[in-house]
Amino acid sequence: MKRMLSGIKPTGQLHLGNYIGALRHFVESQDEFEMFAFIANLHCITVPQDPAELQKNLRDCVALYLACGLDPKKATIFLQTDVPAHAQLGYIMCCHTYLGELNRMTQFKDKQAHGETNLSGGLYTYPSLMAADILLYDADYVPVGDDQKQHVELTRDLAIRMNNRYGDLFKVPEPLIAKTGARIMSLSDPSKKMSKSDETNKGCIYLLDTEKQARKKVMSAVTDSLANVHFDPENQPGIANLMQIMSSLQNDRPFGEIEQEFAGRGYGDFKRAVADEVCAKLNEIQGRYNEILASDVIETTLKDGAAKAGVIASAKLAKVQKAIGMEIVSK
Ligand code: ATP
Ligand code: LTN
Repeated sequence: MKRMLSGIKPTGQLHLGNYIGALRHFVESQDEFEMFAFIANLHCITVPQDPAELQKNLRDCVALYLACGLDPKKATIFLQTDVPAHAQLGYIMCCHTYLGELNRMTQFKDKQAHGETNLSGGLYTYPSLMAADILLYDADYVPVGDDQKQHVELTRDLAIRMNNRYGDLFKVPEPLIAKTGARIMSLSDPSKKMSKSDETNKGCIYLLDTEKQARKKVMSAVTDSLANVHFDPENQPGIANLMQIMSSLQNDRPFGEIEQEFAGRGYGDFKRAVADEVCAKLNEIQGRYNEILASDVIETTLKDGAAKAGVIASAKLAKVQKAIGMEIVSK
């Protein structure tokens, strides 16, 4: 069975972009692949966090993994810091990453370009830690949204570099980026991706938004004056984005079918249909989320997940340390 691994960094509440771009693919893949899904809490602290809020977001993230349909009997679900090999291999990977490579990473560059000050060293080097996350498990595939492709490509380069230098250590992973929904855009500004760091809070639908909040955001989504439901991301980015959302929530329904259904109808009708679809999905997720929070399933899931992941990760770490020549007594 091929192995698949991915993580989410809950620096805030999870949103519809996370669900469509990443989480739903974890769920779809858990029968076909050996799935590892973790909560990247080391990555969270690369930007300042309020401790109480971070803890809540981490718990919510596990609960939402489960509520979206990840099954702990099929997938290994764990918290990154419960498997210390991530930080350990992360440091080793960092020592094998060139500054030039880190300088090219767009996420860091964008933050710098926006004039953000006091950026941390952890944020700069986090692609090396992400490489460790993936390589520890010899993952074949890494399902991510579009914004993470560059990091998985760096991971491949690092794996090849280390394999050439020390012998066959790592499997070279492949990013899996879906054709539809890999970049859901902000509803209030369809030139930006839907993001937790949306300051206005109008363009981002959180998975825990109330029905009223979510509906309002969809109904006030920025569109255009062409009055034609047509998939044209360049000239009608707002409508194309709503079509991506609808298509993804309807099992990747073809855009042509959506165009046909709404031909000659106004944007109001179309938006109402998108809002219905979004609210139905949120209701389904939130129903399960509340049940999960009332049980002890989060604790048992993380305990079992860390035990399973830990065995694989520490064996890989030991192999790497030995190959590099860092060990005196073999583990
Ligand atoms: P954000 O920008 O919202 O803070 P992020 O991409 O920095 O999110 P994560 O929450 O860890 O951080 O992302 C988890 C997964 O969700 C990743 O695979 C990421 O590519 C995907 N993702 C994030 N935003 C979107 C989006 N707007 N559309 C599609 N996929 C997304
Ligand atoms: N960097 C990712 C989260 C992440 C991840 C990973 C994704 C951390 N480690 C390993 C896939 C595989 C993000 O910011 N979205």
